[in-house]
Amino acid sequence: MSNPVSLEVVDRTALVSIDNPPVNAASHAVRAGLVNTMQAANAMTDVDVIVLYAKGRTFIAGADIKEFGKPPMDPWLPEVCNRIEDSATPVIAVLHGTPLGGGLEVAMAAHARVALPGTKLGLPEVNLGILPGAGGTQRAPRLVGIPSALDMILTGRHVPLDEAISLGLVDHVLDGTPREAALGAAALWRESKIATRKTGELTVAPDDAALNAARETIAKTQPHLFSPMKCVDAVAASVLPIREGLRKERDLFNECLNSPQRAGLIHAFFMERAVAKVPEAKLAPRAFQKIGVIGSGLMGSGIATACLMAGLSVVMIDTSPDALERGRAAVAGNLDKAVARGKLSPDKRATASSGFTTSLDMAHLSDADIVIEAVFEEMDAKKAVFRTLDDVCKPGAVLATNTSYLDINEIAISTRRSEDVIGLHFFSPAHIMRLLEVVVADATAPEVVSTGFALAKALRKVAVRAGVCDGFIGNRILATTRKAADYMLLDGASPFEIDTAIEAFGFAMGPYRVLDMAGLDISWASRKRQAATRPAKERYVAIGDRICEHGMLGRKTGLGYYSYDEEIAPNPDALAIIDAERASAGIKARTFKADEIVARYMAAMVMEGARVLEDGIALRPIDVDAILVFGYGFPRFRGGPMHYCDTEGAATLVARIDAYAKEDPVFWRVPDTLRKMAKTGATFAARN
Ligand code: T1G
Repeated sequence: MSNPVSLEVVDRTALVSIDNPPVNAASHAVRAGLVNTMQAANAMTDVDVIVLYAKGRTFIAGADIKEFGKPPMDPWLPEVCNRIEDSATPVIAVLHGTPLGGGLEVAMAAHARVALPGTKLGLPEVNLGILPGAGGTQRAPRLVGIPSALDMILTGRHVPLDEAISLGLVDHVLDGTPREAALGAAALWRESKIATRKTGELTVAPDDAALNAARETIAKTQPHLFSPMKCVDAVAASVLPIREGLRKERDLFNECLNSPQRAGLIHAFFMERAVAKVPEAKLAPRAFQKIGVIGSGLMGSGIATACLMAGLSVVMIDTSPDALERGRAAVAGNLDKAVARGKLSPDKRATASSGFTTSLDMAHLSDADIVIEAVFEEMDAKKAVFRTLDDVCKPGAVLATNTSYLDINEIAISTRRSEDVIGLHFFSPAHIMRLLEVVVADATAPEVVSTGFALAKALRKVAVRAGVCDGFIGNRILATTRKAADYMLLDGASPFEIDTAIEAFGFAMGPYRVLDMAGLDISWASRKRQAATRPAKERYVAIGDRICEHGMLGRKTGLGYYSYDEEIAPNPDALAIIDAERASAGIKARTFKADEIVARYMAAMVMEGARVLEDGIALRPIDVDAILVFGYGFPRFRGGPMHYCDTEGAATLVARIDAYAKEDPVFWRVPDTLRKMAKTGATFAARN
């Protein structure tokens, strides 16, 4: 175990530096190194101040998340922090980059904090299903008060330096390298320009109002999450003497550590980063600055907005002046809202406008680096666009389609440069939804894939690599999951019961609310399109068709599975249609409890997810998880359907599917991989 912590004495200053790339996570070696150097420095008679700083891009960015779930190794971070606080020799922490979680806790245990410009501080543990477990819930209230501590701990946001200073979290700002600032801090301390104090000795003004307000907000906005309430309980203990508060914090931390949500959220943390590591990622992407967008409808204007917000220049094309004008207005509106939400600075807003042009003439795409087609979902229309792109675009331009299910291989061969054709499947609203499905066609060149991922990074999207099939990864799994829901509908469950159960499981919205929001005609069209390839013996539920035939297309018509008057309520006409369909199918409705609804819904999702992996449409289980979490409202705290299968156990899922197959062997079939995993106890995690 190399020692990432070193001690150097310069003019009576003990410089303790941490060097554990990439983000100086407080791994076991770092913790042990800090304890040893603190001990050594305190024993030195020629040292009167200790200054902690880190090398590389950031001060400690938290505990080493990779160590979670493994047997804990002494010394633990809370103990490291207590040793720093108890140090007889004053300790100053010099911060740069993103001191987060355990890193900020180490800093708060120090007797003063100095930061370099640009530093952002935070306690984001709640995003990992835990709480600041190394004194953060006790020392933050002592430094910034209960309301601000609650805000930092419950939002997990990165607090900019100027705010951290006004909160009293940072005492001084110094320029230079972290080491130079460390020596500078020691000098200021000697000139009594930096006061040192033990945070633990500070007291906290009680504030039950803030604590109760936080509890109410959590109950309303995060009813599913386990750790936020525990965070409040821990902060509430900060009014106690520090050692008592720390004991309370530790108990609450362990409760969070043992909650399955911790595993789900940490899986999501690493999944979000790992999905970008695709085989093609090691290739240099093609350069891009000018993006062409074809189609100025909802998707086109959203994609244009996302590119402009990333500082790229955009030319948007459409066939009609009215459509183009509507598209321009939509982009302007999106940018204004982004400024209002603090997602875009007014300066960048101005740059975006100057980098945005529109045209009726595709010839204006001749110098575009990447062109993204977002015209309506009709193969001939798309092929016509790509034939024109083939004529007008420069050699090496990346030609992308935003189709959400059409065969990209077929689109590609309508050009003479199918190696430059790729699918870039955005999700609506395209400037807000974080997911980008990068669909790789048979002829797509590897550096074109790499360029797709580079564009996603520039747009701050989570890009997931997918192969070509009907619906790629996301819509293919959604189609199977919806069939399972429709079967429950026909057999006796109501749309409301299914939505309520799936939302209680953690989805942002149940399947029938989503259908109503998207428009029932969209899914009707895809059922019609899939009719030709549907297995003859597969059960078909025509409820959705009947509702559409009555002109009820969801929210946009005020009626769908729900009615959208003053208040949203189950639509009695839809319920009547459901009863009629049951009667004509000779089905006597039965009761579905919420557990069974969730079990069937998730079994279908895992079943199709496993098939998508078997077919190589998704490379790894995390690709399936990321698609569902970032694009389909799957609850992040459950990590994704393949992680869910690992949590439940493949044997459990196989047993459920086998049970359902007794009533419907055509739809319910256990994929080979899943059956093998059930036998061997293997997990999807092992395949990531
Ligand atoms: N532990 C282990 N690995 C980490 C890590 C961490 N804390 N943070 C980042 N990495 C890895 C990451 O997986 C990636 O690896 C590489 O570093 C670069 O990260 C007791 C218990 C710091 C803002 O939640 O928010 O402290 O993919 O791609 O976009 O209270 O990483 O290259 O192999 O994200 O520049 C609390 C988590 C922990 C911060 C940098 N801390 N990290 O963002 O780079 S819990 C956090 C981040 C805790 C205590 C508790 C970001 C970042 P790879 P990156 P980035």
